[in-house]
Amino acid sequence: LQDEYLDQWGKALEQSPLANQQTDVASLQASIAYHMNASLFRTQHNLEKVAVYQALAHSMADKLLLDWNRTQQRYRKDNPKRVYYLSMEFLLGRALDNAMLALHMKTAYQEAVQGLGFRLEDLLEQERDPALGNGGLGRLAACYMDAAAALDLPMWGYGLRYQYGLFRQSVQQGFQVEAPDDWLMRHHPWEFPRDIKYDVQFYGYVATKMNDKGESRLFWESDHKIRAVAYDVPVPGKDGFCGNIRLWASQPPHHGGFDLDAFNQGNYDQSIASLKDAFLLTSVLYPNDNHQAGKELRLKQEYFFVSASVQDVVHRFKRYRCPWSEFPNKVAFQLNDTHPTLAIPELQRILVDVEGLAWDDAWDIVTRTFAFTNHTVLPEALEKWPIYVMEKVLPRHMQIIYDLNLFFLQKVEEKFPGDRDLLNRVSIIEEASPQQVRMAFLAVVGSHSVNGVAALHSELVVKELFNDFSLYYGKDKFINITNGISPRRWLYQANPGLRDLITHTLGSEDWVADLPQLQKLAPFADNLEFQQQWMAIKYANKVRLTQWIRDDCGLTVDPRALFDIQVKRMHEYKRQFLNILGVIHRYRVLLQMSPEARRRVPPRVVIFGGKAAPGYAIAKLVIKLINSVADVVNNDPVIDDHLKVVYLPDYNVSLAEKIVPASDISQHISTAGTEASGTSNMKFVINGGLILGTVDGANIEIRDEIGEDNIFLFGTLADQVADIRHAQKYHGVLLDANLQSVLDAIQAGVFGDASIFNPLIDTLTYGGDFYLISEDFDAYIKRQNDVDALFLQKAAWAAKSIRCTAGMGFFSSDRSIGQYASRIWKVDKTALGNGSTSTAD
Ligand code: B1N
Repeated sequence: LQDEYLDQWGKALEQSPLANQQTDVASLQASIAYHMNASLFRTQHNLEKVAVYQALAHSMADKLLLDWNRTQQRYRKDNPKRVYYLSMEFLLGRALDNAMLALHMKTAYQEAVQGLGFRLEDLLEQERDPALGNGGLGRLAACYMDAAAALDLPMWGYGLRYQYGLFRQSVQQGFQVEAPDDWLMRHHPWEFPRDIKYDVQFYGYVATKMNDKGESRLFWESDHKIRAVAYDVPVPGKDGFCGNIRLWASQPPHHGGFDLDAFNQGNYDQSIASLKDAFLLTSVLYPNDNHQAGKELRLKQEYFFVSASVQDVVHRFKRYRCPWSEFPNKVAFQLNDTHPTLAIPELQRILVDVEGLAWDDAWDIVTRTFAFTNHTVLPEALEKWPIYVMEKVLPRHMQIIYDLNLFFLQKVEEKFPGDRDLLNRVSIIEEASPQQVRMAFLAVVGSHSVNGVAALHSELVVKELFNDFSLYYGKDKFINITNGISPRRWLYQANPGLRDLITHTLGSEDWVADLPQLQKLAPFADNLEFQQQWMAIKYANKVRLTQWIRDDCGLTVDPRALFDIQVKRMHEYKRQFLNILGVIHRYRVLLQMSPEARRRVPPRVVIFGGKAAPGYAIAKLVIKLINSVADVVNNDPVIDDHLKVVYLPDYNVSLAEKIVPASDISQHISTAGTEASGTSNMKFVINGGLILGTVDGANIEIRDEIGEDNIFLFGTLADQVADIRHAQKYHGVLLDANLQSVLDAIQAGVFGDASIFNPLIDTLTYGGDFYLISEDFDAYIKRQNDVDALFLQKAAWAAKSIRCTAGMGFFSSDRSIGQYASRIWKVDKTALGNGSTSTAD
């Protein structure tokens, strides 16, 4: 378009209602009413809460769109180095409350909807959680996008727009029951569908062809194509910044995916047969956390996602007509675990086969562009793809992987001549049957930086997982960047009471963007009046949770009791089993006590929540055991209110926002060396919750920051685990005596049909107790007794709670993202310009 028309577009937009949004209450009401009619086609005679929520969300999204346009337009104009966070999962949680707070509009909207006859809190509850992730890894991606937006860092997320997110969980007869998460069935105003599309191909064959320059090149051809279409999700930042997550949905390709021959012959059934393949691809998120399912459809999802993203990034790069050698100065890709690792051979393929670069030049660009974050050392979670599958689905990528493996092994051989074992150990191809591609090794070889997510984990990554690689590359390639959480969602938004007390005490809200300022709370830790204010807020949060427990589970619990919480994905390594066995032990001890002695133990409410992967039988059995124990304990008149057990169904981000601020103590009790970091531990502590944990993951750094006295740690250390397992293997497991009586009680049928729990109990006995539950049982029980004792000393408890929050400054996702930016991506914050408001990209 000529400049004069561009200007005219700019002027027209300035005059449009979008650019002229007022934020007084009457104008907000007007925009809500407008959307009720114009976007939802409803009138005031047909108002349900959900519709009012949607109109309100539209009104808010208009404001975000303005910021989005301004921010993205500026990036487009300034062309800074950009970061692309590639992640199969973004566990975003609800958008409305977050957006209103980020844009400082919550109070105004509250008044606006009140004047229209609704309570804002009720409307917020109407929003469905987008659950495009499993657990910590997906939520971390969301916290990092939030931090990048707040810091005005030019980072985009790329991911998949699953039609169905993580399944919804209910509990029937104590068992987990899964239902599809049809989150898009309702109108969803928080995404902007774009007219941006790329075709992604699968299968086919590789042939030699001449390119435009008359050079002979390998070329991958297939008529099996699926189209990726973009949906942009705005990420509210601060001061008018707004970030972006681009999610790809799959669709049939150009001619609608019809088999045209069949179509022309009137054979309609056959003509549409291939359509469903296309829609199927992004239909559902695989519900596994820390476990590889190994399904071909998952491999196709991974490739679909990275191919569309890399094509989009290459397209954007080419717009500026820079030489290819500039690519690493303009683009940084961060791989969120190995799931997007195919982006490495995909970029190599595009540079060599399509753009005609020499192999070595292309590989130099690739390895200066990619960085890889490892999130787990659990062997069952490490992705490996059988070569026969990879060859079939992605024949050209398989060739590229063979080639770069060959060149890599040649270099290793040069450096360490004659070490055949070493070559076998570091080969990207595992010589097993069937042969497998080790995706983590491919990610290491194709990246310039590899990081773990907490200090201990990063140490294990270097010493165990990638030991040979660190000897070959040198230690500098392997670094640690400890995870962080968004203080905006996990304190400012989730805990308004505590937020206001902190702001009042520190004199301003500056602490949100500069979290180490929380340290200024420490001098108030022993101040009795402050303690009372502090604990009154905790109590109010517990009352709020109590109401949820009543509504969700029909159970009445006393908010004065000690709330002991373990919410996270159900997994053997996280040891919810240890927790419930401890509960049974407590129950038995309470039963044996005199009524007077019982009264001296603080009453407890033990709360569980978390989903088990649908195929994970043992994890599902733990859910059943928890519910069976709850049935007995909660209805035992002798126990009365001394102990209650709650299993909250369908744990998700919005439920976490209610649970986290209400904990007295939460449990993070993984077998040492198994939980890479954990992030909910950070969320609980920053909200003044104490934690009971093992010396694992980020618990260790939390201890270092808040002080040994303010955390209950126990159990085996990571470097002892191997020896104990070894001994157990040769001498059998000698069960702890208290644990043995707990198991006896289960087997005697105290909690119903004992036979169903046999497979669970077998994991401790015949199974060799791989997660060291028996080994840690006694230390765990003792630490729980310490918790009881401290809870009786109200002032001492309150002081620790305050010191917890005060010490958590380090764990802001802003700090993490700042470290990624300076140590890995080499990007700076860009200064806020005043770009025009036309649509970017
Ligand atoms: O990533 C989190 C960490 O805080 C947790 O400790 C860690 O367990 C979690 C395959 C995973 N690691 N690996 C996964 C998720 C889905 C999947 O399909 C693996 N999740 C983690 C953030 O660093």
